[in-house]
Amino acid sequence: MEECIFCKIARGEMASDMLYSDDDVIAFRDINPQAPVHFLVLPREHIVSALDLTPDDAVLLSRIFEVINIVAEKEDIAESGMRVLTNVGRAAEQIVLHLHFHVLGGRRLHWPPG
Ligand code: DGP
Repeated sequence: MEECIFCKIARGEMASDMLYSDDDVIAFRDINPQAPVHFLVLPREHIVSALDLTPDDAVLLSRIFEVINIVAEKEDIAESGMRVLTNVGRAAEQIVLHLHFHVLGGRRLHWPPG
């Protein structure tokens, strides 16, 4: 998708604080962090949201969670605890329509979220 900002970041056409990158999955710091550690993990492929995942994406999803764990270890939040979430659609305030998982940590994360 030409205009999608996360596709642009994946193609290297927009700057980001990249934490991980391979042929299928990237991770970079959120521009508007909500916790001391806040990064996003996403497929390079343009998938709009979790609603668009199919059984064919099983391997991709498992790769995404592998990357979440690798980066969480590097950022030192795996041990203390972290939150992994994906917003889907308007009511959840999904702003960027390219599937991404938020990973937050480094402070006490309250529940329920706002
Ligand atoms: P969501 O509401 O789930 O669609 O969250 C989108 C997140 O993406 C939001 O926390 C801010 C972040 N974001 C938006 N634009 C950019 C950008 O250009 N660079 C980076 N690093 N993060 C961005």
